[in-house]
Amino acid sequence: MLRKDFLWGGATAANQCEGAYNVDGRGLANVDVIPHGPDRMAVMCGRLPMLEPDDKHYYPAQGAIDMYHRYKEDIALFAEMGFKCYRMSIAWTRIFPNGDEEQPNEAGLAFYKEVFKECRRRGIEPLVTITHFDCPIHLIREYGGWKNRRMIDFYKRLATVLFTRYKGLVRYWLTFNEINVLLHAPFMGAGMLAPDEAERDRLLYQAAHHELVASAWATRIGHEIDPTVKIGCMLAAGAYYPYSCRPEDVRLAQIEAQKNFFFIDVQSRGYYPAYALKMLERRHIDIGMTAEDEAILRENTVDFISFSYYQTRCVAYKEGEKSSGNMFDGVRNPYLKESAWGWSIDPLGLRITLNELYDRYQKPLFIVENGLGAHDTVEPDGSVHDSYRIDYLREHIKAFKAAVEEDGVDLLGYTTWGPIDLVSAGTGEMSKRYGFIYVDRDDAGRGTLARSRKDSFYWYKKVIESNGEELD
Ligand code: BGP
Repeated sequence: MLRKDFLWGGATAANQCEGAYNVDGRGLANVDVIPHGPDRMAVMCGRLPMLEPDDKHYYPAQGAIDMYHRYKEDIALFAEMGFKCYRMSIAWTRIFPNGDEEQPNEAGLAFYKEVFKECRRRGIEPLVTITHFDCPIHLIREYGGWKNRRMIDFYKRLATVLFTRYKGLVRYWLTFNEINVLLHAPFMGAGMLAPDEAERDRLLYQAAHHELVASAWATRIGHEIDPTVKIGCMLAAGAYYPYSCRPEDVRLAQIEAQKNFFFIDVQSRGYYPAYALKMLERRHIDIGMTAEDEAILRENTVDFISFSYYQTRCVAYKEGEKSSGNMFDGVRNPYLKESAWGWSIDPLGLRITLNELYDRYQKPLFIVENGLGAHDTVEPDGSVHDSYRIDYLREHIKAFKAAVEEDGVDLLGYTTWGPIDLVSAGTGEMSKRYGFIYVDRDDAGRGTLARSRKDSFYWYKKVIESNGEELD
């Protein structure tokens, strides 16, 4: 059985649902200038510099699904499904429009306070990500994003304000969304324009170090302000499979896994693992670790480990057929089916990933993203029969239940990605839908924004009501 207080719910990110990008004093952020269309990946990765919007592109995050103005209606729908928990993120630029101000923007603080109060009124526990892929443009222009050590101070200021103002309202926090993604999409993950090839590794690991230190500081500040809060890290997870039993394939899978574990090793154990120190040494990378950094990392490890899980990845020593995925590619796994976007579907992989993480860290885990991006068809009567989504989620729930009930993994909760349709991070589309709630909006930003319940809405409500016992 899952624990009685298991946190069922859904997860969103400010930039993918709020919209209202330029109201009530909000500043411009990297996420506001990542366009839909063929240039998206180049901008996300920083290869195509984009520091302000132009009139040749459409920027879906600017309007998104307008949750900024509709959050009451949306939270009411979450409550109707019985959500125990709602994972969401803060838009940094609502709180500090430029990022380096001394004083926060009160209008931005007031907005989130109302959102948290609304959640509490409806018995929903907010789980808040301090930054989900967002960084003020001003910090990118002036300081070059996270490659600059000063970012740690700006982030500390943000964290201090949030922990102080929302004391008593928010008990679960995450420091950085999918912290490992910065290695793959530096503009989105770390507010960085693409470094020269020769400098790339150095700058990326420099930025990673700064985020890791900032995360540890936030953990310390949060615990000082309110010792009862629980602060977690967040990994884009998914086990690596060797394509064959050839030792070279197995070794490659291990190396790829370590590139991800590196972040959580530091956040959970409090020090750089030996393999990472050696890798930095080999590449002559000096990340500028200070004695204070070492102490902060050591003394402020996370309370729990959260992660997104969409798929496993398969790697081969020899180039095989590529498969797509969230941010990093692998080789196609011949044993797995794929989503319409080419992401492999692997419920057992979730059980494997849970075991891997629990064995490694022995800390409570939290699945904070999982789901199927799919095309939905609205029937003439307005209904959406999304049995494919139900099937996907059912199998993943069975898999994590097995990890808990048969393997003894300590799991705090499960928040599916995008309980309400929102803008895709990878593609900028609206048509890649994850929701239980349909939103009338298309890839070009047209539509009424009206919300409606899909079949999966009623299914998930039953799942939550029965604490995961009733899955049919
Ligand atoms: C994760 C991100 C989310 C989310 C999800 C689904 O990497 O944390 O922000 O969007 O992936 O990805 P996509 O939107 O590309 O389908």
